[in-house]
Amino acid sequence: MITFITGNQHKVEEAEEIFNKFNIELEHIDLGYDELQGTLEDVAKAGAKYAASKLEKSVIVEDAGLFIKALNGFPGTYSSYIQETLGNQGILKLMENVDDREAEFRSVIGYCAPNSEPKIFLGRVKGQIALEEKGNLGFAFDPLFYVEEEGKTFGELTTEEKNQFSHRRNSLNSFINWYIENKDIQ
Ligand code: ITT
Repeated sequence: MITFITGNQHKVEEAEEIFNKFNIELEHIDLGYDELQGTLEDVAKAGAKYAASKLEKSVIVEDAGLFIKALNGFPGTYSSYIQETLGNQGILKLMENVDDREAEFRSVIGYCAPNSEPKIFLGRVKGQIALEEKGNLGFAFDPLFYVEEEGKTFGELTTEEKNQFSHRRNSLNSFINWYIENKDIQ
């Protein structure tokens, strides 16, 4: 069993579906700690280390964000705050008359066992910032994130569909592959 520390129920739903495929049970705990400011990698490492020592068990945490090329990577590590303040309409305003709509979601999983150093696993997915919100599935920036190959935004994809290739799927896949290989020596 893996313990996932997060306050975001949407992340839990997506992660559960992915772990299920590997027959790994997922437990969810919301520790409600303050995240330090820094890169996704720094935040994931520090969060995993803190939670592992506090709970005295192995945990994963995730730090994620939307990086828009024309905005020099904004909102990036500020994604959660910007989603709550500017929201999707605010992002669309910033992107008015901007031709280059390239964007990327990134997810970094931090894993830590008690009394050891954390490890991190990165996942990414490329897309475009749509001209308007589309779909009401998923969460946060999903209705804005258009994926050309699908002809749809993340907001138009079910959890199962999004989980085929999302940033979270990619980071969790890389974590799970490592975990399966290494769990006996942890
Ligand atoms: P925890 O830290 O408790 O896990 P959180 O929602 O604060 O939950 P993050 O700090 O990782 O999560 O913030 C990332 C933000 O980026 C998140 O709140 C969303 O606004 C956005 N985001 C991340 N992944 C996303 C996804 O798959 N779809 C849409 N928006 C996403």
